[in-house]
Amino acid sequence: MITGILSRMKKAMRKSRLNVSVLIKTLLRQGIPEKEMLEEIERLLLQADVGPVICESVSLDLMKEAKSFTGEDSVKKKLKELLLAHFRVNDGIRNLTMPQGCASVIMFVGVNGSGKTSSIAKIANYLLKDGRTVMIAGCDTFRAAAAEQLEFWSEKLDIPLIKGFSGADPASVAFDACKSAAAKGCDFLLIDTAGRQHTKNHLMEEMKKIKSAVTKCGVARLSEILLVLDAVTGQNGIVQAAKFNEALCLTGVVLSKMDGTAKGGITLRIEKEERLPVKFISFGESLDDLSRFNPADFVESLLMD
Ligand SMILES: Nc1nc2c(ncn2[C@@H]2O[C@H](COP(=O)(O)OP(=O)(O)O)[C@@H](O)[C@H]2O)c(=O)[nH]1
Ligand SMILES: [Mg+2]
Repeated sequence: MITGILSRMKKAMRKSRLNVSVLIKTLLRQGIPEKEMLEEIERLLLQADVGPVICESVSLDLMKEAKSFTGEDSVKKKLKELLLAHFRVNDGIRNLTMPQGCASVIMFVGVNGSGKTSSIAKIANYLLKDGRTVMIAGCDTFRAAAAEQLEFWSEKLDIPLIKGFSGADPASVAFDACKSAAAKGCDFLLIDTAGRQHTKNHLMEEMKKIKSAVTKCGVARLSEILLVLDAVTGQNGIVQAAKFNEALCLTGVVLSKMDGTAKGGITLRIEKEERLPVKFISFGESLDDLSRFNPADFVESLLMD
């Protein structure tokens, strides 16, 4: 990761950052009763929302080492190591599936306001910079504002947009978009979807229909279904991830609004508890406020200097 992004990420994530100085002082203060020490470590980790399972494991491991810590650096190094150990190791799992002879379709799902449309714009920007050709499709045909927002981004990024008329069947818009992306020879088709139930059908049913339309189109390949999660939602994000994953078999997560939360630790929980790779994080409203997710950089940003 370029240093520029790491320092912007650190700045954006300041609310989530663990004030390790307290923790370090606690761990270096010999003779402190064990129970008190454990409580102090747990309090700090829980603040960042890493969840009880990881919290317990990390704090117990830190306790075990407490006597061998010689100074600030040794505590920090161990803490980083322990947090990092909870991420999935194979970095390949965080790569986007690349197009293989036909357009690669990425469907973005998630509740209203989670950051789907903005993430699509940011990821389109990221792919364009990588030399890829991109098309976007608006399958939230219910909200007029949804189409307007996509129009804005398609003009700004100068990429084609396929959208249906108001009230059109989202699955047929997705189907047409696949045909169009194939005809134009686009590398990626990014599909925006609705986040709120607005018909008799359940939201998940609508998502399944879009998924099935893309799978059946025959000219493009559904390579990813990414859940966009607002990091601010904390614990509720885990519940959302479980629901969407069960219905759609997600391939990964985009965590948005990392700049607005003190709960960046949710990243660990998604990977550990839901077994979903976090592929991107966004930490601001501008197009460049997005980064591929890298656990080592994330842990680095999570700990205060
Ligand atoms: N601060 C901040 N705001 C964000 C981020 N991602 C999205 N937003 C804002 O969150 C709001 C909802 O985003 P939007 O993409 O429209 O969500 P959607 O309903 O899921 O499509 C918008 O005002 C975005 O500008 C982020 O990473 N940081
Ligand atoms: Mg939207």
